[in-house]
Amino acid sequence: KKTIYLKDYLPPAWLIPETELRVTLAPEDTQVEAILHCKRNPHSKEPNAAIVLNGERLQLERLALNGRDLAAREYGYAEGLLSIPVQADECTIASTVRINPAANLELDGLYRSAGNYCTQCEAEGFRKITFFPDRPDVMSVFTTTVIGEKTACPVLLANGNLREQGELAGGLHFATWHDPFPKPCYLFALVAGNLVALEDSFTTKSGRRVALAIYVEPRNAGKCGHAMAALKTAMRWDEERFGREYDLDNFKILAVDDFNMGAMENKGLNVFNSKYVLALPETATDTDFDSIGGVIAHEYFHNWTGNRVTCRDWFQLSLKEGLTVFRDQEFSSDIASRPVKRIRDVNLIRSIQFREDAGPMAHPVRPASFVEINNFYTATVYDKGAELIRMMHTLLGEAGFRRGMDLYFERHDGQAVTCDDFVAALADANHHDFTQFKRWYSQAGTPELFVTSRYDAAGGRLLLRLRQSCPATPDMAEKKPFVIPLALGLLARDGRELSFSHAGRKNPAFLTITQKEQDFVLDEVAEEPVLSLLRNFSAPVKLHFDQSDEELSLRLGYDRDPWGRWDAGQHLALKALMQGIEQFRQGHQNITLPDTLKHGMAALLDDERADAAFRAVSLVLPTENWIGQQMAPLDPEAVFWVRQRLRALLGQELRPAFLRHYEALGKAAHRPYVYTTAEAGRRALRNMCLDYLLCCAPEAPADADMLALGERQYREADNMTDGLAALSAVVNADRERGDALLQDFLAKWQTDPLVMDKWLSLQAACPLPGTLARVRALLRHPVFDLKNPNKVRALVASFCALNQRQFHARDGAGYEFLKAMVAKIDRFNPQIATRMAAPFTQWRRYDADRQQGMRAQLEELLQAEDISDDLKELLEKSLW
Ligand code: B3K
Ligand code: ZN
Repeated sequence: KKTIYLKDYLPPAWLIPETELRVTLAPEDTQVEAILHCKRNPHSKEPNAAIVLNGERLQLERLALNGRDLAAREYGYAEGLLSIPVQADECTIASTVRINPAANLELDGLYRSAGNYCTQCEAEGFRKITFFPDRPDVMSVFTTTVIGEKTACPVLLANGNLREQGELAGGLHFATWHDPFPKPCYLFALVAGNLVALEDSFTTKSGRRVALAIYVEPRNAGKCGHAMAALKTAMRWDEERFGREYDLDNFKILAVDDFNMGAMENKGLNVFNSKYVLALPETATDTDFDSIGGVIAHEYFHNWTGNRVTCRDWFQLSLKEGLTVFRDQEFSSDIASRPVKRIRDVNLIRSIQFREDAGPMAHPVRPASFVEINNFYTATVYDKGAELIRMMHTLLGEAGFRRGMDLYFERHDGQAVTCDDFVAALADANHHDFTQFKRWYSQAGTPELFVTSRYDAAGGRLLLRLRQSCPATPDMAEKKPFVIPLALGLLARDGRELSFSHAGRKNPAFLTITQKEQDFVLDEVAEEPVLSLLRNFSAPVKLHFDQSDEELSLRLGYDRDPWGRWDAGQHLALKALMQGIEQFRQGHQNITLPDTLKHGMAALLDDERADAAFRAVSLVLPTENWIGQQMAPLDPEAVFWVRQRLRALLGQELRPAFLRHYEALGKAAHRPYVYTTAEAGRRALRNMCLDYLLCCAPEAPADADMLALGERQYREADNMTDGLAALSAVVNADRERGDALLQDFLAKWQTDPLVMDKWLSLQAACPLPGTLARVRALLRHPVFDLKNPNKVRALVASFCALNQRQFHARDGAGYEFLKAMVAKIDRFNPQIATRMAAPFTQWRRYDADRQQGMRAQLEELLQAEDISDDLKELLEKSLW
């Protein structure tokens, strides 16, 4: 496969205003008849071009032009492209192909899951269903007739509104669906099988009634209530916050167990990984409930940002993904805790996206080239993309941003557009110049911001000196300065917020940095302040600003920006961690807990002004990923060891406080379980206390009383959140006692695949010695299934990405394991194999031995015959 470049974009030569499909389902031999009504594109640059259709893994039976069958010499077919020379400006192409859904294990195109049929077409799966110009700028009105056996497939669904249904001979029946909205074929969906639905309805703000339905396998009926409630909340929210109303007569969701990612926003017929739909208090944790709400909302919001206005080409993926992530983040923030949501999102940016930006797969939010588009559904395109939208929101303010969004929809409804079009709408609606800002879309890498400050007491002024730089990435050596909104506040030494002015404005929320080096003067600063910089993470940058432990403690206690409190705590902990790591590497194991960190954490735990959820997330020490990024070379054993040691010390030295809160929060519990923001927060804080209480230093035995406490919580829990938290704490603390609970858990839940994912994941992430042998044994356990992506993620990714200590073990056994898994999975599911291989891309960050170990695996994988294009791109870029 060749590299494709954004600069080579050409508009399509032909358009397909209308498409009729007739799909006759059979597990191994499905027939797809397509009629494409074609028209030359008046904007095409190639006036006499042939019609070119994509098609892969299709067995062509018949091809006809304007009703006349074509002989083989009348068209060309090579490398997945079917080309038909046509003289006229309009024509009709009919094709009949056969495909084999049962053999489709890459889960792309039409495939089977638990005996039901479903499709996944983004990005390029439609070409595995029928011949079609498989590119998002070809938008068509689809009419789809689905034909299946009445007994095996009582339910037959496709996008849009139901037009007709009826019986056919031979035990078959059919349903014809019509979607009036022109859409790219990546939004096509077809679903059929033995399914039951939870039904409901929603009345839009203009009074239209929309039928809602969530389809699941019969055994999962009764687990869709939370998803349905979340859907209705999301539909209302989009009307209120963005003025966006739903547009079809129905909105359908299907949940399947076999799915490559989270979910898919097919027009009016979303297909979901069952992980993001099914939930009962006994089977799903509060975190699951949160993510179901977030993903349901995300896919629903795509109806406007992605479907009504779609992408011109796949380089523009962030046009829909960055924007829709921003929208789902805002939704979650509005319905639950805004600060906690922000903290979680920033953790993801720092742990995952920053690391991606610093590695061999680094790419801008709008990539300039790719080999396999599926490799670009990344934290950069999604989450950094959302940060770009957030910065524009900051620069314009809520009202200005909304004006810009309104103009965007007004201008581009029904079109396939670019990120430039989006930014232009925001700019034009506000007379704002985003020219320089747009560098964020084309320059990869994480900008670094260096700040120094000086207080001039006599003048009551604070001088800020800022310098920005951005490391080279494989695609670009030199970066031009970014526009960086730097939100800030000043604290007095007693924690009060201090006022100031800048350029005649009182207390501006942020300064706008545009240059490589830039000075700012803040006036009317009454006393020497403690600075709170980058409030609410106003830009996705690494901030370098020295603050003493005392200053950080003050911010941890009093910063008016909750994100700033969290960030100060992280910074304080990071200083302690880095000192400890330094000592550990010099051979000292007796690492102690700095008083500032201990007191800061203790005060936070006791701070009744802050809500429980905020205290819970803020008590978590920086992630291993984020700590690792502060080190070169990265020593994963030192990172794990010191982090674990500091957690254990916090647990011991603050034991009375943790116990006191643990008891009190237990008494305050609402019984039975209810999922509300307040109750989930209470559980999170209580489980955080338990986690600290059970945490023991590496190689040290767990405290017997605390183990008993964990076991008791496990036994008494009436919900998965508390049960799993206890299980996990015991499993990580003691093999034997953990195993006993794991057995019990297995016996109870072995028939529930989603719960079994948790069971696998928890064992794979256990940092105790012997985990790899355990993981290998679990590969043969009856609940494991290599063909099922959720299972692979639960076992393989939990071990290789979450359990850094064991994965990077000195003997290289972890590397050997991952290579074998990737090689095996790549033979049938390249997308999942390539995702699993991600930890290897970081090889250059480690010491010489580990580098050598990982590199050897990358090379071996690359030498294997017949590896997928997906994996090849990752390997070649990593080794380059
Ligand atoms: N748009 C899909 C992702 C498709 C991934 C294709 N490899 C889900 C989402 O972002 O909403
Ligand atoms: Zn999305």
